[in-house]
Amino acid sequence: MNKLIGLFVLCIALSACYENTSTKNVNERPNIVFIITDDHAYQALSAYDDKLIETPHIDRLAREGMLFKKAYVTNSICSPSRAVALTGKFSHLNSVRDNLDVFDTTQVTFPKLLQKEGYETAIYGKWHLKSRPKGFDYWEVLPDQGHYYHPELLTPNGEIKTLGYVTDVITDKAIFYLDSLRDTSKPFMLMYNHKAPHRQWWPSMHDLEDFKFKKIPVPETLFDSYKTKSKASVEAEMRIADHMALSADNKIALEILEKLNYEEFLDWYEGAYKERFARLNAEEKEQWQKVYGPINDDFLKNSPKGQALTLWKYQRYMEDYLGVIKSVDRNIGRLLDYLDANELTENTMVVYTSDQGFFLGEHGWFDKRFMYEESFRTPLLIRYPNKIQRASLNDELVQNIDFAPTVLDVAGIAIPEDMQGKSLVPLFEGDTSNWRNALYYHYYEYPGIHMVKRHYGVRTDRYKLIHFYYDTEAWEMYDLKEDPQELNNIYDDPKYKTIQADMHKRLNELRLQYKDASDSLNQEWIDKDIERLKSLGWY
Ligand code: SGN
Ligand code: CA
Repeated sequence: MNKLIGLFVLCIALSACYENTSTKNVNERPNIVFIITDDHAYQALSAYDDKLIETPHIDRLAREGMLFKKAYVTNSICSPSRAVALTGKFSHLNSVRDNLDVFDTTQVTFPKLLQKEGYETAIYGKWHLKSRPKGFDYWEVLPDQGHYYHPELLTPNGEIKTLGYVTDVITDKAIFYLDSLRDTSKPFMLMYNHKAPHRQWWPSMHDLEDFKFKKIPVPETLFDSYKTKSKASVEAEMRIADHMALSADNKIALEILEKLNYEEFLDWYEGAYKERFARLNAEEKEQWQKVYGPINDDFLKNSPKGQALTLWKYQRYMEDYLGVIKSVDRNIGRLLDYLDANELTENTMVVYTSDQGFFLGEHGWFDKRFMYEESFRTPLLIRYPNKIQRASLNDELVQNIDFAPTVLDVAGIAIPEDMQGKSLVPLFEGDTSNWRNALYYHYYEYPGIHMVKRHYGVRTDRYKLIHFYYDTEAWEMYDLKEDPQELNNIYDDPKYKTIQADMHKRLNELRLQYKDASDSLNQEWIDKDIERLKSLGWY
């Protein structure tokens, strides 16, 4: 009799259990929070490297999830990267090769597919794709690059003005969506995209004093002379020494620059600083001057020149860049706390990435665009307690074409065959079989700001081959194991003859695989290039 009762109780328990899991599968499809910051270098994220800054809140995602050591983009610039993330396709197939292209919103994107399959979708913050967002139930996005202080936002009902600092504003919007707008009967996908830490690096009032006058370590290659590199490096206009504006970027008053005869810098972004300063309210202006006044005084007193000036500019650049990251970190913390407090942590995949990496003085540069590691690589941290063990590390070659397939896979939605990336889900569980062994890259925005020549290339675990083309013809190859800083171009070095041939073969294979034949110019692109030259006043 006791046995019978026991069996009965067990049956009831099992059926309850079964019912629970099956309802869970239907009602509790995972939520997704997808965070893309703008120009956040992995060198300035302490889960990767803590020599410049501590980012304890973003690091939580690494502690509680997976850190991807080799995450890369396909085209290191903003709009193209965002188009790749949405479509899972390379630039030559997704309508956005550079920041001037308009995103074709008739394309299939992962938010549209999620929406079709019953997800609620929302985007707050940076969009930068020119056309209006499609595939989102809720959206409020920055027009173009947007502003750091009191930013305007585009909404389905027109432009609105907000009060506050951009990273706080975007977070307030995202949390308000989660708390008050969302339909709790549906799983959600929230894209929460920051403007920060994009140029011209205006920190929030909370972080103005952080890093100021603190000695920031200088990269070994700040004075790189590009000895073995092609002229693409020499001719790029993104050197801290020559192309970073003492006025707009380093925030030195034009009057001081005039007084000290820093004439070469006066035509650079003249007025940009004043325009941004004019956006602050009276109290902010006062606080700002308290911090930047002494910096200006110091500059006036010491008026550095030559290498000392480059070192000074590097220091100033980092003070502001790292200050801006502080606000990103704090706000990511707020969002993660919200998820905790509302029991959303367990069933939400949180992705943290940037639209690309950034040079923090390496090779003397700021900005990105090149296929060299600092700009080609990007941070990628994913927390998803259902599938990813805490503190996992991944060493495979992953790329932003993988984002769309990954989100769809996690949501249990079929991945369209023409998406070119691969779902990262097997990697979450440690299955690295059948993973790719090479990455393809293609950058197009030339001629254009910073003048980085068009190039494409391949990177394997150890080697990288790059072809610069258009108004130049040059190859570079690097052995990343022997030369992680990419200082020694080994193209045509007889020692690497076989490897070079193999890299060429890999490159051709990838160009075929990804259907890219676009270094041979077609008329449509030539016409667009002429338009671009005209818009720059160069034609
Ligand atoms: C602006 C910046 C450039 C930057 C591009 C693209 N100049 O033009 O330095 O490369 O954006 O950046 S600024 O003085 O106006 O800030 S991207 O991240 O959007 O691709
Ligand atoms: Ca960017």
